[in-house]
Amino acid sequence: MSSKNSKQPYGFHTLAVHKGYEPDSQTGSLALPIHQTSTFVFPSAEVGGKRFAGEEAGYVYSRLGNPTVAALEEKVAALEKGEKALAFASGMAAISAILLGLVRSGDHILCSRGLYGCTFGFLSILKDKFNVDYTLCDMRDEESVTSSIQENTKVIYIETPMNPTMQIIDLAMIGQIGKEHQITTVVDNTFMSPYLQRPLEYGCDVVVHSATKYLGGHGDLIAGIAVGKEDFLEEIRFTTLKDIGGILAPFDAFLLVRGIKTLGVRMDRHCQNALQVAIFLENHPKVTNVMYPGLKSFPQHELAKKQMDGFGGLISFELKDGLEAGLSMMNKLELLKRAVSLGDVDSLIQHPASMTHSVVPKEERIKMGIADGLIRLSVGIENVEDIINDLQQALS
Ligand code: 4LM
Repeated sequence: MSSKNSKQPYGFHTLAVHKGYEPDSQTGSLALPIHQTSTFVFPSAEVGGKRFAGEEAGYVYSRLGNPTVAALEEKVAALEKGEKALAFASGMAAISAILLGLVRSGDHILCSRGLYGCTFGFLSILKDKFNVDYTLCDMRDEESVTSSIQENTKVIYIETPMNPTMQIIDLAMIGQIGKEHQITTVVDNTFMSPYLQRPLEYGCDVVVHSATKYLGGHGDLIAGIAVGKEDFLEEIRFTTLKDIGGILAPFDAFLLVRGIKTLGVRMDRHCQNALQVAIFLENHPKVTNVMYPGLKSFPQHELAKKQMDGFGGLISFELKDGLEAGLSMMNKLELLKRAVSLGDVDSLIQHPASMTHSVVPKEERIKMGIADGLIRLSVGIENVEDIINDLQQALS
């Protein structure tokens, strides 16, 4: 995408549609071609050697880079305002490759007390098998973060908003603490997408995504992305991405590029629908503890307004009659789908304690604020009256 005709930088939606690919001069194909190839032919043996040695640009083998995947990476880097992005086979492939690239045996990771279940699971693997320790910390105030930093802390890893409690962490504070203590800060931005929040703008170092969610948006792929400084991500590309091998397939990169073209439009609708659904739930006599950053009753509503450009599509809540009532309500739903994952155009509802966060021991799960009866709703882009009517009938 060229900006030669414009002195102004392009806006988010324009970048989402165009960045990363110019119709190629040979065929003029408007849509991004899917380079479904494992390897690339070298014009000469010498060139092949130079490409392997990193002395000449050019593709070598799709585990090291692929043009369809590169187009996706360029688009996401632009949207997150980062120098570089790297695509992975899943969100967990991205998270594990980044963390493995940053720590070694004896190091410590400081984490938000509230993480996706499998991220918690990966931290447990690092601790049990590789002597990399972690601490979960309530990061709502600065003192508790700084007092939890150890001499061997190499990474501060956070989700904001957290899955599934929607608790928020001040990104500017985390960016600043990271700089002051020379600790790499990593932010999982899955719940927001770059349309609603860009952690690099707040001084954080690396953004990770489960691109399976809002970036893809249609529930038809699994993918991950990391964004940050070029040097760091090139190092990851040639170490924990290349040698562990969790790369994204070209077809999935194509689907992601297609999904991202409508990211902003979809997010606007997710935000509008979710606010109305949250208000409906908050006013329902059988519902309690509605967690949605857009509600005035949400304890961190002001912080949400400060660092997020919208409140997203995720809502967590409980029923006054507890777990059994919650599960029974889920079973009565007709339109909303009982499924894990989030950020799809379809509304999805799940029960974190028995599903996405079942790997977290109960004691820790309760400390994270994930009660046994908590239900998480990912509000889709359907007509909001239909979503509310379905919830209404299931609650009655
Ligand atoms: C879910 N989440 O919550 P892959 N980071 C966050 C996530 O929510 C997830 C991942 C990473 C759910 C999946 C079943 C904040 C996933 C992991 O699934 O590996 O793309 O992302 O429902």
